[in-house]
Amino acid sequence: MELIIGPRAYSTWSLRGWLVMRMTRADFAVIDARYDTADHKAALEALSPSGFVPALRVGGEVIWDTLAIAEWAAETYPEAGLWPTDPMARALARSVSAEMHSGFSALRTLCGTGPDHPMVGLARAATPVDPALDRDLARLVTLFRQMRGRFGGDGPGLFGARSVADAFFTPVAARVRHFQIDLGAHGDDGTASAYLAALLDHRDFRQWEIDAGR
Ligand SMILES: N[C@@H](CCC(=O)N[C@@H](CS)C(=O)NCC(=O)O)C(=O)O
Repeated sequence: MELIIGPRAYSTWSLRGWLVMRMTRADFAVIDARYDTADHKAALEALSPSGFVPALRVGGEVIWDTLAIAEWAAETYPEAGLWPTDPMARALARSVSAEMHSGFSALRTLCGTGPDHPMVGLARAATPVDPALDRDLARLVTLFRQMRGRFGGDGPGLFGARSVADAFFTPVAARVRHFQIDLGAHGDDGTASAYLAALLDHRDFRQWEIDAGR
């Protein structure tokens, strides 16, 4: 089984897919792909049908798109508990993961990652100022406070035990850190900041940073 990923310093979706696969505890190899060259698309399309990473090679097939990889992993490794066991918590974990997958466009655009704006290491950048970004950040704070308050319990994850949702929000934690965003200015009472700090402190993210060479 092989997971095809982009540059670890700034491929946010690769990080999500990799974290999900780590949660399964299955053995998998990593294939490093690039998307920062003039002619990278043809090479990516040879590895991933959509021309995007991550993609997972398994059993002679390729599964692409992080959500699909996460669902495949959850079905294939049920013992890993990738989604919460409680049905409503599970539905909401899927809601927030899907919202991350398709939303938060201001955060993605204004706090985008790239060679100058890595997810890893000590580089920091000025906080962008924009009303649309303010809306995204307020939404994130609300979501983190609600889900941690309802389902966090004793666990560090958004739904207590670590789940796909935590993998999906780890790149957000890295963006908040890199762009020095003060979530207190967006309604945080400390819950959201503590949650994001825990994501960056997780051993898998730390390993990702080491593998990224930072
Ligand atoms: N919806 C896709 C998004 C994947 C995506 O945008 N990946 C970026 C890297 S983070 C990529 O492959 N970019 C290649 C390119 O821009 O050509 C997913 O969830 O996996």
